[in-house]
Amino acid sequence: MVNTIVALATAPLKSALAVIRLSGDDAFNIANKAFDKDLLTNKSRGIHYGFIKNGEEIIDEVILLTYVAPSSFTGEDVIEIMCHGSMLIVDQIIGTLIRFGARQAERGEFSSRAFYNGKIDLIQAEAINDMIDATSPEAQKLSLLSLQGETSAHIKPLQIKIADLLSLIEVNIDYPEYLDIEEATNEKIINDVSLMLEETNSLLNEGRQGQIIVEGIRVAIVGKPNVGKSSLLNALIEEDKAIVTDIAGTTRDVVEGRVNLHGLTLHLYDTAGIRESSDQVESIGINKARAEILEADLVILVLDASKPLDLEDEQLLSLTKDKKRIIVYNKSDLATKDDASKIYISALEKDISALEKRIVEIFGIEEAAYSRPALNNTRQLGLLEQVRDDLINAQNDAKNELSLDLVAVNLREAYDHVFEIFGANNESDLSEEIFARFCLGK
Ligand SMILES: Nc1nc2c(ncn2[C@@H]2O[C@H](COP(=O)(O)OP(=O)(O)OP(=O)(O)O)[C@@H](O)[C@H]2O)c(=O)[nH]1
Ligand SMILES: [Mg+2]
Repeated sequence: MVNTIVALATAPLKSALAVIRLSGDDAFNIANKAFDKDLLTNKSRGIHYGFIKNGEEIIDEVILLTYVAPSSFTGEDVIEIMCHGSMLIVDQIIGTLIRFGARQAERGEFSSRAFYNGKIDLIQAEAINDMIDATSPEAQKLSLLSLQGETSAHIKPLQIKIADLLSLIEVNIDYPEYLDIEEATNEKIINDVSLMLEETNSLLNEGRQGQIIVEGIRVAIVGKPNVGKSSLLNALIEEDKAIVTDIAGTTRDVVEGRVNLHGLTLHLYDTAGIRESSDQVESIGINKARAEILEADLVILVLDASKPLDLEDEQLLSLTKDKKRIIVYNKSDLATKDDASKIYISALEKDISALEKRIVEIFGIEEAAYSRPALNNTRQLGLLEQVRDDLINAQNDAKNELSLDLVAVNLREAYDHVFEIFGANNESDLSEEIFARFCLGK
């Protein structure tokens, strides 16, 4: 089976340079066949200048970076070829390397090799994607912390504390005759687990904030026709993107925009004005608007401050009442702003700061969250919630004075769930942990 993989590492676009990556046992052999200088005699980490040939003919003038296993991103022998950024050249080089024994890499295969070879854990692997997808400098910064292993280091102490208590309990179960070992009393278990729960809850809270920073929030702009939803989208993104007219029912399809508000990425969805309509096209748009309400993390319900609320507004107030929402009174330039509890804006005059302030308030991201490593995706946080539940179960068992075996089962679950956050999906082996802590070899 061919195990040396090749792929373009940079974007498939015309550019000054492109990087082609080769990884696997045969990387040096394959590159050597295509390169005009010898790479095999002194196989080492280095930079080489030369020419890539497809057999006889020169394809391009390149720089080769060579990495020897295990000191590379994937942990295997890796060669990176920096060539000129023409897709024609890239295709020819990749074609040549495949002819010489490599195969096209699958999506994410370089990262998955790095993971399986123990170069990175799953948190770091996920961070690579987050870095590439980051839509704000803040998101990029948090992803980088995860990539550097800071997030993993941040949750490691919790895992160690669980292992400590579990080891103590297991030793109490297995070696009750040893008097020099601390007794795992219910009181100790309850106290220790309380501290772990505190830590877990704060990791969850930090993580939820991190997730908002990394992924941004989905915001639906809804309201009846003509209240100024599209004008608001345009004001928020400072661009004339959505069509604005004084004809009710202008917007049909969902119009998307994105803006970074003090480090918070808003993915905005401007929708068709919701009303009873017999127009087929408009009705489809209205259904999409209803769907956006369901999907949104935040609904901005736009009302017209210059007119009294009508039945359509009331229906929308009721339709969105269970969502996290901000009700804004637009067209404040035509109205008296006489209610201090209301958020008045004028999308026309780009006077929307009261809304922007409220959005930031509602998501309550602490300043520290922008520079703090945190578990920050649904997979990681879902597992951390399971850890919390396992700990609660363990604590309840201790409170109910159940047997140590049962407490241990729940703690073991908690330990394994932390382990799974790092990407280990098989049963972890705790015996090493136990023997590392207690000198039982008597
Ligand atoms: N005076 C005033 N007019 C506004 C304001 N915001 C929007 N308008 C006007 O209201 C009309 C409708 O604006 P749109 O932004 O198209 O409203 P919409 O809610 O997207 O309308 P539909 O797409 O039809 O649902 C346009 O004539 C806008 O110029 C505002 O703050 N003040
Ligand atoms: Mg519109």
